[in-house]
Amino acid sequence: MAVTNQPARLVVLISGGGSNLQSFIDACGGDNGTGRLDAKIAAVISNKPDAKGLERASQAGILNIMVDHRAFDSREEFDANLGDVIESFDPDLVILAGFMRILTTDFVNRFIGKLINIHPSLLPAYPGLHTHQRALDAGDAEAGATVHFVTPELDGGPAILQAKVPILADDNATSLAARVLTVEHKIYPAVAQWFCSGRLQMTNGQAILDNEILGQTGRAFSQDNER
Ligand code: NHR
Ligand code: GAR
Repeated sequence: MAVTNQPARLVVLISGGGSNLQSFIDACGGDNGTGRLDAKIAAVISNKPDAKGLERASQAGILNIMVDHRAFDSREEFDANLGDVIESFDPDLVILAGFMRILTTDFVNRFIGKLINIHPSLLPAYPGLHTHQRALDAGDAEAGATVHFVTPELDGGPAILQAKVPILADDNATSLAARVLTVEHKIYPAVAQWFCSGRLQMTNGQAILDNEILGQTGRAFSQDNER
C-alpha cells in the first residue's frame, strides 16, 4: 500500500464474537504486545444481526453496520450490496475476522490484493469449516492459524503468516479453538501493520513481504519475528 502520513483505513467484516476485531481495536489504540497498528477502523460490518462483535465496535465508538445476507435473494446480490457498503468507506485494507459467508469471485476480484482472512488451521490443511474437530479426529500433534490473502478459491489464497499451537491429550474442539484464538490475536494485527506500512503486498498471486516471495505456509510466527 502507498505510504502516506494518514493512518490506513480498515474495514472489518465479522459474523460472531469478534475477539479478532477486539485485537484490532486494541492494536489501533496502542501496543497490544505485538506492536502498534497505525490504522483506523473506518467501519465494522456484520452479516448477522446478533453478532457480539457489533457491540464491541459500539463500545469502541466505531461505526458498525449490519448487512443481513438473508435479506437478499442470492449470494451475488448480497455480495454486490456488501461491496458497495465497503467501498463507501474507501478502505486500504478489508479484514475478514470470523466472517462466515463464502464470497463470490466478483466480490473477491473487486477487492483483490487488499482483502485478507484468518483461518483457524495450518493451511493448506483443513480449508473450510470445523477445522478444530478435523485436526483432533486426524490425531494431529499441532494446530494453528494462518493469515492469507483472499482469492476466489476458498482458503486457497497465498499464506502470509502462520502460528502453531500444540494439541494436548485432553483437548476438545472448544479448548483447542480457545488456544488457537490466543495466537490469532497476535498474528492478525501484526500482518495488518506489515500491509499498512508498505512491507506486504500480493503480486501475481504471490504474497511478498520485504521483497521476498513467501512460501506455501507463509512466514512462521515466533514471538520476536513479527515486528
Ligand atoms: N471467500 C472466498 N472467495 N475465498 C476465501 O478464501 C474466503 C471467502 C469467504 C470467507 C473465511 C473462511 C474461513 O476462514 C472466508 C474465506 C465461511 C465458510 C462457509 O462454508 C467457509 C470458509 C470460510 C468462511 N460458510 C457457509 C456458506 O455457505 C456458511 C456457514 C455459516 O453461516 O455458519 O457461506 O474459514
Ligand atoms: C476465529 O477462530 C477465526 O479464525 C474463525 O472464526 C473465529 C472467529 O472468532 N474464522 C473462521 O472460521 C472463518 N470461517 P472471533 O469472532 O472471536 O474473531
